[in-house]
Amino acid sequence: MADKVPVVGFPTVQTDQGFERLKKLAEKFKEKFGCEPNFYGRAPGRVNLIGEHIDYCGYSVLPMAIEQDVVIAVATTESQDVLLSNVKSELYSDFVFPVNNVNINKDSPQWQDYFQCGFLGMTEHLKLSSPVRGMKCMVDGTVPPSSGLSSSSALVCCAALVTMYANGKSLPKNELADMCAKCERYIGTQGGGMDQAISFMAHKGTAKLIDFNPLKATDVYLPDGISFVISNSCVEKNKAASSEFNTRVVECRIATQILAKQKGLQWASFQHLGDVQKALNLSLPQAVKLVKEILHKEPYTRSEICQILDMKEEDFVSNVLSSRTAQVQSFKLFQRATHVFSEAGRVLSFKHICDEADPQASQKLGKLMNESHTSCRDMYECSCTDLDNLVSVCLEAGALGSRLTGAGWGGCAVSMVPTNHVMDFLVKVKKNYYDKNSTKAAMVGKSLFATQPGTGAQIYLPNIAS
Ligand code: ADP
Ligand code: NG1
Repeated sequence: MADKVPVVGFPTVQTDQGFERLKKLAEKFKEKFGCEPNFYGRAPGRVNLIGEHIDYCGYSVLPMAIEQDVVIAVATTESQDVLLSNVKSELYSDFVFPVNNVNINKDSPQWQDYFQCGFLGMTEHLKLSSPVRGMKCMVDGTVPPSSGLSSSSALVCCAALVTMYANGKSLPKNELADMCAKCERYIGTQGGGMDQAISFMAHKGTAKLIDFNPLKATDVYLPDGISFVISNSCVEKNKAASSEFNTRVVECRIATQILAKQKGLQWASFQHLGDVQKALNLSLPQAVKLVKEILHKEPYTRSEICQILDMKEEDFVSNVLSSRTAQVQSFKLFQRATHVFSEAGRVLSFKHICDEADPQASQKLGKLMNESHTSCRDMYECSCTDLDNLVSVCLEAGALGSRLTGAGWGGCAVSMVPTNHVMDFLVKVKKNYYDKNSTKAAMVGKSLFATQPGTGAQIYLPNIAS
């Protein structure tokens, strides 16, 4: 039977973690809309343990869901509008849109645009013939925004989920994840499918290896005696408001096509480095070697790429470049492709070490995480000074491995720490990173915390007991 998003009762026990939060959200909802919500959707953020910037190249990644999430309280209505309100109204203003006239602002995306991505994706996917239900929605998110923990995907997934439930439908989790990966791209960022996959397919207590095409999530049991600690550099990076993310996606696509062409493949149909590796039947180390043989370290210019691919510059701009990258002039193909193939190999090694229950597992996993960070920093250039400094502080504080997580250019580091050393680790990181700067010191409470693999998306009904 297809695995569906669980519909569960409202937490009723006072000690239940979610109880106070949902109660407050229900009160806010009533204050704003003058009625009770019918149901609540929840979708979590995630921390990626290893496998950065490779999901959109077709490679497996290894995230786990976190406790921080987006919850939306909903009342369905007979009107043809969606009324959006946010618990953090000082940051996110109220917004109304008609169900049949969604307008996503790609040029300067605001919070409602992410909601509309999920809403539009779902209504298109369901091809709803009867009128789409109107909704009153109150949104409450606890994932720190623009920090690499997927606040945007939690919002997109939750919006799609409540739209589905409001219209009386129920889809399998993998279909929801695939659909949300596609519709989040309406915002203009050409991401992979990791965040949406783990948000729907996570299970409490285990990290997951996520494979794409077809989408599959496999449990990964982490060794005993280690904990994962997230620390936020407090440098925000909004992907949709900048060009770096899409530039990396384009660099990988160009590297794909040049490698394919030089190896005599029908290069124009190749979009992902993973597909070239498969078509050439290479191991990942062989693919890294191929990059050394074919690509040069100096950045490629547009004219050189057009010459290699025998393409006019206007075709290059319209067919290869994408929204937000039309102005990019130089492309580091050697560095990006080397990162992707080597990082894909590190994900497989990480999973293998966990499966083997190796007595040296935690040291080996830590080493892989450190290598991943070095590659992200030097080859993919998706770190920043504060984040590199934070990673060094975490290693000095006793982490066995530490690396940036998520898109990077700011945001969070994830560190693997012996469980019996976590308290000492937290004290040291607070002292040596956060306390050095008054702005960061003020944010330490929500920026530095140990985390456990959390559960995936859920629907809560207020009128049944949990
Ligand atoms: P991330 O790496 O966390 O996914 P992005 O920069 O891609 O970050 O997206 C962050 C954006 O998502 C925010 O600028 C905001 O528009 C939206 N967002 C995140 N959390 C919330 C929230 N709780 N309420 C409303 N919008 C949110
Ligand atoms: P975050 O950290 O949520 O910005 C982004 C992409 C992922 C993946 C990572 C890098 C989206 C929605 N998410 O994540 O698919 O490519 O960067 O590993 O674009």
